[in-house]
Amino acid sequence: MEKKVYVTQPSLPELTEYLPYLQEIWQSRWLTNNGRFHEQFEQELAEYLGVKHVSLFANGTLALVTALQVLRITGEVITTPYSFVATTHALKWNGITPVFVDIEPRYCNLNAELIEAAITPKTTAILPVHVYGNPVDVYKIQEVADIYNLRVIYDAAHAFGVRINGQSVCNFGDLSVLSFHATKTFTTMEGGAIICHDEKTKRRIDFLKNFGFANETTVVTHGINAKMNEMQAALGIIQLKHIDTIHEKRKAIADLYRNQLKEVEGIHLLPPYPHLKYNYPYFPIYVDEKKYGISRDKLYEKLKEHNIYGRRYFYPLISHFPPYRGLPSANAQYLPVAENKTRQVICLPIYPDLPLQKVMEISSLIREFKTSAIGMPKSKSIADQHS
Ligand code: T4K
Repeated sequence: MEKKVYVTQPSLPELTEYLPYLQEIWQSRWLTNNGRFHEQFEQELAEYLGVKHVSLFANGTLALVTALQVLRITGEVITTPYSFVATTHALKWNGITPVFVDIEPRYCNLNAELIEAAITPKTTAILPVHVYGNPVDVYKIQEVADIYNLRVIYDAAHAFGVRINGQSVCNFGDLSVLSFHATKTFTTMEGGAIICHDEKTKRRIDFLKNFGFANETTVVTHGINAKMNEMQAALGIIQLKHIDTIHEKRKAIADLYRNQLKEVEGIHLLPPYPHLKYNYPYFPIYVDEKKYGISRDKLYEKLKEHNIYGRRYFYPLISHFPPYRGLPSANAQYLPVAENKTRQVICLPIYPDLPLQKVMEISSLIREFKTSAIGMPKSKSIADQHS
């Protein structure tokens, strides 16, 4: 049977490249808690990203939970329902009420124009997501945040290495959070980071991720254990050497999909984002059932029959899940764009080792399904006429 093709597959260096680092970890017996590789990776990552300070984490979710603690966020936070559930869970873990605001239809990011109307006296911050690595409107969001004195924490889990007008997307807002999960373009197996802009904040983040220890005998805050270990950090150092090639290969796949699918009626693609250094983390397509002829779910299942395992990121909306659906802002009538997009989306497989031939095959299947979908009702109606 043909091999299954999943939505993603981690990019890893040759094992021989990792072995010397593992040998050093084994010899030194230094496994975690600010080891030598941790320190090196933090510095090299800050340089690569073009940001002032990086604080490494065990994963992106713990980084998000901690980021909210760093800024002492309370009350209500405005966020998007169209994301991975970790975005909103991080608020819940801090006892904060999420307030969902609809997305814009172009890139499926939080609609910055709608934020103002959702602000109440309890609002303290905005938690937008750069969905699929396409930056949310950072300029408008900062404008609103400045007027209402709100903090801004970006969930930049998808946006590793993304630059807008030459500037790291992580330089906007108060803090940005990255994920280095196995499914991300840049991976340390599990991992994440908070990006901040000053030394004092960096120190607070580092206390918070290490039980609140300031030194051997002083605990300054109620910290958690969210540290990245040496094996993750060593992998990160190696991955940095390959990340530009990884992004280039992803680009070739995205370009080919775009070229192959751009004229399929009823299949919508996100437009290329202007002035962006992009990382191509996902390749979402949106299925307009009326024009395409079959539903998103039908296409999803038909692709699976051919061993193509796309994913419906992000379906269901976070606002549909039991912990959130009772919130007033979760009401579908306030989220029409998100409700529509979540019913249409499929993310197609994209990862550096995906052969371009496979991309051609997947695209052909999508075109063929449409042709047969158009054929079906037509022949039925002819048959009906003659019966
Ligand atoms: N904010 C946003 C906006 C996020 O998207 C995420 C994570 C976070 C925050 C939280 O960051 P972390 O705490 O995760 O660092 C996946 C990931 O688990 C999750 O990290 C990611 N977003 C989310 C969008 O996708 P699943 O449940 O879809 O993953 P899973 O295990 O089904 O994997 C998808 C496919 O990837 C598999 O079908 C095969 C392939 N795969 C997966 C893994 C884990 C591999 O080939 N190798 C692997 O090791 O959530």
